[in-house]
Parts: sequence; structure tokens; C-alpha cells
Amino acid sequence: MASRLNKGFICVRGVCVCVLGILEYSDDTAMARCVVQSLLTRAGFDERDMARRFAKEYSASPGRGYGSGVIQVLKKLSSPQLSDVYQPARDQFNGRGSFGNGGAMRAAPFALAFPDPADVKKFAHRGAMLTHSCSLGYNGAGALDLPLKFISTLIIEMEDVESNEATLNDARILKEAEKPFCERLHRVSDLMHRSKVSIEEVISELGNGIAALHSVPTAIFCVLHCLQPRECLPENYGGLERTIAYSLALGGDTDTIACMAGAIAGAHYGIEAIPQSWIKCCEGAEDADMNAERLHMLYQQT
Ligand code: 8NA
Ligand code: MG
Ligand code: MG
Repeated sequence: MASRLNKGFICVRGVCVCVLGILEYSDDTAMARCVVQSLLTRAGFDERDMARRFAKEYSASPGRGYGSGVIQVLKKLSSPQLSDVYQPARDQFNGRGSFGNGGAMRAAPFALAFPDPADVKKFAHRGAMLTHSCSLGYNGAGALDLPLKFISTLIIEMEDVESNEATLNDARILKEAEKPFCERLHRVSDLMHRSKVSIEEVISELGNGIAALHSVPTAIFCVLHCLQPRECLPENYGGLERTIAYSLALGGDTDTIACMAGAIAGAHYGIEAIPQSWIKCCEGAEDADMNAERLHMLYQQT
């Protein structure tokens, strides 16, 4: 029996098969590629160069599924007269900034380029601020660049990240918990300790939406939940395959949640864990390989 899962994939006896050749990547990959190209070309973080690349990429290929808000920022970033590249993001949503997950979905390359975790945090934050100036948007990028540790360590680190006036203020205005990401990570921990958890429970406790708060903790949960085999997934799947398949099964903002969970799982399981048949379906897979090598060289130099 074969059932259609998504554009270009069919499921044959529990195994995903690509039937339509190369699948196009979405805005998540498009922006992450800009981050990579900028870090490599400038041999470090250069906000003007990164902003210019975001704008150029959007204008060359606008149909990759960008959020409706971020499109306005990308159009303004293309103006040669712009003196402060952070201003368009600050002006979003009546000056509050976007809390979408767009800053977090492109955080992974920072961790690959800088050996010092303080640099990773600082530059991932600044990179996210080019489009997402609400703390509930850019703090998501920080959470994803923390190394894969037990959830309790993540919570301690996020306590520190969220202990500032801007975050407390944004959380108050948006009627969220005092430290929103910490509160969600506690939910991740609770779910991990349950003997059984349904997809519906994960969605209702953590979310599967376009806000960073409703997708970054979800992605972290996907990675941790899929460290072990799960009944709902094919037995022959390894941890990385389980993580991606489980992220997609949650529905909602699938490209971004699978992108964030996949980045953490990829770092944990390594390149050998990615099936060749999946790599063959990905637009830009060869570039990714080459850029990873070059990022590693930059990492060793900095
Ligand atoms: P964004 O910055 O446009 O934010 C996403 C959306 O969140 C906005 O369009 C608003 O509706 C809402 N939003 C964000 N901040 C605020 C605020 N302060 N007040 C009120 N509403 C707010 O986009 P992004 O770069 O964060 O991307 C988010 C997601 O959208 C990504 O997952 C991406 O894949 C994309 N996406 C696009 C489509 C599509 O069909 N275009 C579908 C799903 C997801
Ligand atoms: Mg997307
Ligand atoms: Mg998305």
C-alpha cells in the first residue's frame, strides 16, 4: 500500500520514497544559506553583508514561503539608502518586532562557525535581530544554539538569557509567562517524563505554529523524544530519520520545526545518519556539503 505524504513523497510499507526528483527548499534554507555565505565571505559576522544577502535572495526567489511580515523587512533591506540595517525589523508590528520563528530557523550556522559559545550567542542574536527584534523571536535563536544537553541544563541557560528587562517587558505585553521559553522548556521536561505522549498532547502543550515560542521548544522536544524508537515510526529508522519524520507528523509549521530539530539531530548523529535517498531529493545538497567543509575551516581559524 502506498499513501501520499507530501509533495514528492509516497509512503510504501512505512518507508518514505521520493518520486518527483529534487524537492525545492523553503525560506528556512534560503535564509540559512545567506547566513553561511555571509559568514564565509566576510570570515565572521558582518550585519550589512548579511542583510544585503537576505534582501537579494528574497528578490531573486520570493516564492519560497516567507512569512507575510518578514517580506516587508526584506524589501526595506534592499534599499541602498538604508543606514541602520536593524531599523526595518524594529519597525515591525507597531515597533514591537516580530516574534515569528524566522530568526531561530537560521541559527545553526552560527554554532558551526564560532568555537566560543559566547560568540555563538552574540552573533546568532544579532543575526536574528536583522528580521526579528521582539525578544520572543530572537531568544528562540539562542535556545537552538545551545549544545544538546539535558533539558535541565538548557533551562538553567535560558533562565540567564531571559533575565533582562526587554524579555520581561515583551512577555508582559504579550501576556506570556514571566520567562516564556523557560516555562515551555519545563513543559518539554514534563512531557519527556510521561510514559506515553500523543501527538495531540505535544501540539496542545508546546504548539506547532509560526511563533518562535510555539516551535523552538517543540523542535527540542522532537529531538529528545526521538532518541529512542517510537511505536508510531518505522522500526528501521535511525534517530535522525525518526526526528525529521516525527517533526513532520506534528503538522503546522513543518518546514521550520523539522529544520530546527534536524539541525540539532544532525549535529548529534552525524552525516552518516542521513539516508542517501533523502540527500538525493534535496535542492542544494552539494552546496551544503561544500559549505559545511568551509565553515569548519572558519571554525578552526577563529
Ligand atoms: P514573520 O516575521 O512574518 O512572522 C510570522 C507571522 O507571525 C507574521 O506574519 C504575523 O502574522 C505574526 N507575528 C509576528 N510577530 C508579531 C507581533 N509582534 N504581533 C502580531 N503578530 C506577529 O515571519 P518569520 O520569518 O518569522 O517566519 C515565520 C514562518 O513563516 C516560518 O516558519 C516560515 O516558514 C513562514 N511560513 C510561511 C508560510 C507561507 O505560506 N508564506 C506558511 C507557513 C510558514
Ligand atoms: Mg519556511
Ligand atoms: Mg515554516
